[in-house]
Amino acid sequence: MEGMPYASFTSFATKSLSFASLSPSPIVTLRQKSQKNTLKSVSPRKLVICASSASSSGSVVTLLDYGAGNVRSLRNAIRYLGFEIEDVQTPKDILNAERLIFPGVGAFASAMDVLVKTGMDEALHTYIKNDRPFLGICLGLQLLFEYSEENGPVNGLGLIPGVVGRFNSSNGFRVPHIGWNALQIAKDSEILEDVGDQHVYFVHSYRAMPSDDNKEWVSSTCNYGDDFIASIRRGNVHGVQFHPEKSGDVGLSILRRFLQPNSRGTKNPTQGKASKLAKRVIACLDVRTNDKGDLVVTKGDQYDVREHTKENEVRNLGKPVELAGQYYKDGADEVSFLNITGFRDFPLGDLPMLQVLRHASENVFVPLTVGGGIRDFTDANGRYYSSVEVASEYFRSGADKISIGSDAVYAAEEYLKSKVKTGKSSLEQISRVYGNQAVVVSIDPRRVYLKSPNDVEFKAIRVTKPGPNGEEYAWYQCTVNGGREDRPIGAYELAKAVEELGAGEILLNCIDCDGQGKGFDIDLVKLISDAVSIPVIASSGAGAVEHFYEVFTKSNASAALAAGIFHRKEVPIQSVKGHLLKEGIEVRI
Ligand code: 1PR
Repeated sequence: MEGMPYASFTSFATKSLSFASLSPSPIVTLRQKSQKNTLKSVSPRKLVICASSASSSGSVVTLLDYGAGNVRSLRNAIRYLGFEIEDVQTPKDILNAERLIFPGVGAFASAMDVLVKTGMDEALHTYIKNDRPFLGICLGLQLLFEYSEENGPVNGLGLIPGVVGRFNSSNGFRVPHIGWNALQIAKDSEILEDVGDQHVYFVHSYRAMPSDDNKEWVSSTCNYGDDFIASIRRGNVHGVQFHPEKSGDVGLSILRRFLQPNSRGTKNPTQGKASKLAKRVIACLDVRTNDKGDLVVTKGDQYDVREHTKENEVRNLGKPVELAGQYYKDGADEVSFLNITGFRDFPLGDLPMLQVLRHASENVFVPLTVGGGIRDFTDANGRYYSSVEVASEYFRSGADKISIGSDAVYAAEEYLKSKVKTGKSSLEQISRVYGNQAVVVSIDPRRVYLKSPNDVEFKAIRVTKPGPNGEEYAWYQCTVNGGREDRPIGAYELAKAVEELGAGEILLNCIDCDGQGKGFDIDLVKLISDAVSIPVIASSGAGAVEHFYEVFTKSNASAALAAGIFHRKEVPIQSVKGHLLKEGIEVRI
């Protein structure tokens, strides 16, 4: 699974091609590929086409959205740059395109299957061989290679020599590779001219490697354990493994340069200092409806979000879309929305939250995560919605990642009890359909002090600061429903279980530290970030720039998230980054 999330081929409603009656495709093996003439004969009736309008001006770009994913962010970025989008509906549209963008999303095999079945593979071949302007993004780059090891081997388009393989996590590098990393430019490529030493955003588990056979294609590499291909360029044909549409200003200038050759960038290329994967600083918006019915950003003290006044109102710290836009401008590497009452409301009934996402994604060009209430659900009319449908709606509305809280706790408990992966939990299903890089598990643990680590069946650790009665140990008990209910599972056990069940990242909160401003719970963050090989986001307790430095130097956290200090404007994001840079920690600036 690669890049931005993709939806199953059974239901979606983009304005592009919709393969509404194609079921998720089987793997295209090397043998099957050779039978592509038979595979190609998909009945036109199976192709549900939603036409789009396009202007006849020169500012039109053709988008090959084969319907397998959320490309809302890319559409938003293209429109933001003042271009109109014409969607590919038939292979002929590829051949006639003046400028083609192929934002591959999802799994390699499924994508190839769709291309072969619709005859788009041959059109792409011809278009690229004729050196027509082309930009492949993420999987859209990988598909140009000979084959991929993802659920394979699976044949690709075979235009570039090389194989797409999985990152090796055994050398200590966390997989998926998520975050802002540096490019090493190998040869001139106009679209990368404004990148300089700035970071760009990657999210993937598979990559192609540079070799003598493909060196004439490689325009930049990136290092993550090994050097892998970050971009290719030959003539008018470009491909990038990272996501320009999620790479802030620098990403927008890459897109602009492709869309309008000879255009100028917005940033001075010498401004950055990127050399490796940066530590991420994330702004989090806890969102809920207040007593007047408005959706507001709120913030708790140890998860209590009500004012301690006679009115006992929900604390209101601002409007979600405005704040998200502000944090993007301030340099947040990601923005998270947590619908904190999602556990009791039905998220698909919560249209304001979906609207928030839709509006935020129009102007925020860094990754957006959304969580709250992701689970199977039966509404008041008895209609059943699967968790995948709930997640799909979030993705369609502009989320790049979804975050599961309570439901992941139940799934982990079940898995630890039965030792069987049923494949039925929301976590397993969503990560199977969208890729694990699109699924975050949010953990809400509470510290429970112990006299001895043997006092509990879960992992207990010696704590840095003893408990109120001099206890030297603690375990971290997981909770559900926003901390309202304790569960018989520890954060350590949960983290390991959800990694096995398909989580791509962990958002690690701590109820004791939430809103206290005294720093992250380093004992907890260290425990969990050492236990798993997926990225861990440290959350809860940030009160000063030094706390970010502390968590990055004393634990293996990949990112640190804060809410209160940003909402109350006590510590700007740029001050956090400035401090980290001064102390020698690489961040995106
Ligand atoms: O269980 O799948 O419906 O998801 C609910 C989600 O909502 C979970 O991710 C859960 O963490 C979150 N949530 C539920 N109740 C609350 C609450 O505050 N009452 N917020 C809540 C969690 C923690 C962080 C907070 C950090 C940083 N809030 O999101 O932003 O602690 O805060 P700080 O920097 O101010 O210390 P489900």
